[in-house]
Amino acid sequence: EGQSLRDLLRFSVCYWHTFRGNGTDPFGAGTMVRPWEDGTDSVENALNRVDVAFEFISKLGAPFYCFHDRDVAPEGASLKESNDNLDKIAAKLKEKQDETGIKLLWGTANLFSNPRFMHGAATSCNADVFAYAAAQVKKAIEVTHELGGENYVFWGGREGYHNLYNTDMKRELDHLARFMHLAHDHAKKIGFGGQFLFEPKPKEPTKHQYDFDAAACLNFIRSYGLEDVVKLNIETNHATLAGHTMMHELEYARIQGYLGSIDANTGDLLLGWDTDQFPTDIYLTTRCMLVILRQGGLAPGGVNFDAKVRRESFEPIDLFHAHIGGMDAFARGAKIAAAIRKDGVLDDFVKQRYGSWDEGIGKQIEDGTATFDSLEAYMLEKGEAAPNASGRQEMLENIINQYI
Ligand code: GLO
Ligand code: NI
Ligand code: NI
Ligand code: NI
Repeated sequence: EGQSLRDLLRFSVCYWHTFRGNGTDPFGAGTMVRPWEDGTDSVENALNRVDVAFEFISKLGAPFYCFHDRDVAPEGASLKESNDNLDKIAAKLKEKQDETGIKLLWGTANLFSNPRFMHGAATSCNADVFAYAAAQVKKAIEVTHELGGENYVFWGGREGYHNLYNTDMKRELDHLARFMHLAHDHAKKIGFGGQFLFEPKPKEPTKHQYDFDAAACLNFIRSYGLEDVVKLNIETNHATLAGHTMMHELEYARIQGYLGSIDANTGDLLLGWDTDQFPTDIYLTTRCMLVILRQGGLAPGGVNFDAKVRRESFEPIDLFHAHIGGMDAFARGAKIAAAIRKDGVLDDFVKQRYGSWDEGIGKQIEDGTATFDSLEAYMLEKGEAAPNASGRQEMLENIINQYI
């Protein structure tokens, strides 16, 4: 549709899974061989890791990357020390960006790993924790700005609750909104023009996440006057955990003007948590691309692989294969979706199905010329509303099969 695959897809490699992941799970320690780690969480090791990361992303040919503050730089003994560590790594990231042309799709802050965030960050019951989170996000936005980041992501982490008997829900939501307005004010103050994105996710890690799905996030955004401040970063596995499909979440966000970016991965029907698998299913990627093409792409957002190789993978080469598989799946999906759109197959289905709105009473309703009186008069005369034929329906898979 007049865009190159590269401009349309804007692939991004995530720092946390790709360069920090070691295969740990709740039942066991890391299993992966990572030759770039020296076993310490030192600044020196973090600096070496930057070289490895940029070599990997360059070889892959991905135009973007993204990170959390604590993936790229070790947390220090105090906020000041953490900030200093981050500055040292950011200087190196900047150097490497300039050298390779790789750009920052988005930055973010890790507000969930450290035990201080056990009750949340902006929604913590402890005001000091709110202050700490604010200071951390301030720094993360500043670093993202220095690195020319095109977006800044807020995944809720532990912004939610487990038990309503000891939780003041109204107050926590108010605090979260206060936090977002403060973040926005600071971004304006320093001239950061990147797009803010909420990343909805249900159930994990808290039982009741305030950012459960796109609809919950949109309600929050509109309740608290954040309409011009934040859009959405939709993740496949989060959509399915919420009981939706990725296509539903994307379309829901898109029709209201809030589709900002995506975290591309896939879940597992048999596993009830965020497994972050690389997307390889071209039926899935085609469905995603059908929606993404409807809005002409995602820029300034992109397609970030928030995905990891399985803990049974041992070799760094698996990281290449996994990303290449994901990129190919999206490229194929984009081509198939573009071909379906060009032929107008789905448009024809919709047109047939909604034919009754093109003239007569349907047109009057849509025009706004109908009233309850006129609708009643029409129906009294007609007597019955027989359901019209639902028009052509076909499994999307069958249609996709014709384009593979
Ligand atoms: C967790 C999320 C997480 C976010 C990341 C960036 O399930 O997907 O990985 O994408 O923290 O905000
Ligand atoms: Ni994510
Ligand atoms: Ni996730
Ligand atoms: Ni994930």
